[in-house]
Amino acid sequence: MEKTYLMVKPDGVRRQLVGKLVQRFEDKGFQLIAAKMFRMTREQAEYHYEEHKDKPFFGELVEFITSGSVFGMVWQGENIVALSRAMMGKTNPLDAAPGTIRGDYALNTGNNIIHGSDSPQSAEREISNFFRPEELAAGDYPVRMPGSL
Ligand code: DAT
Ligand code: MG
Repeated sequence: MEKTYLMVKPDGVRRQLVGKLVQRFEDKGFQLIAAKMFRMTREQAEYHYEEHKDKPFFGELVEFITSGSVFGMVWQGENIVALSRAMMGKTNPLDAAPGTIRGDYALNTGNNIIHGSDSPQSAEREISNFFRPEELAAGDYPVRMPGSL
């Protein structure tokens, strides 16, 4: 089953949005298989955002993501990488459609509430940065998908 790494960023945690965001992904029919509240180390942050290391905003990005607690989650479900990205909305909240997470809750690109892996390969890499394999639940609780009740 396809997995992804979703994370409520420090701005979302400070705004007490964790519950609402978890609810959206449960409502969609995805399955939560690991979650924790933690403070990211600088090393984890630099690895997580490695693809952006040469961008002018990299320093600011690492500062922001290590500025407070994050809520990291592993989710699984059919086409979850693409579908969760669609639910998050575009990176810049100015482009994010109403109804998406960033469209509904975010005002600017720096503080855009949520992270989600952009491919199954990124997901695997990101999950291993924050979770040990034994921290992932088996995903063995019966999920009733919409349409199969
Ligand atoms: P996404 O988070 O949608 O995958 P990304 O991987 O391109 O977007 O960028 C990672 C984060 O970096 C993004 O959520 C916010 C920040 N960021 C991206 N582009 C930026 C920019 N031009 N200025 C400031 N921050 C930026
Ligand atoms: Mg990205």
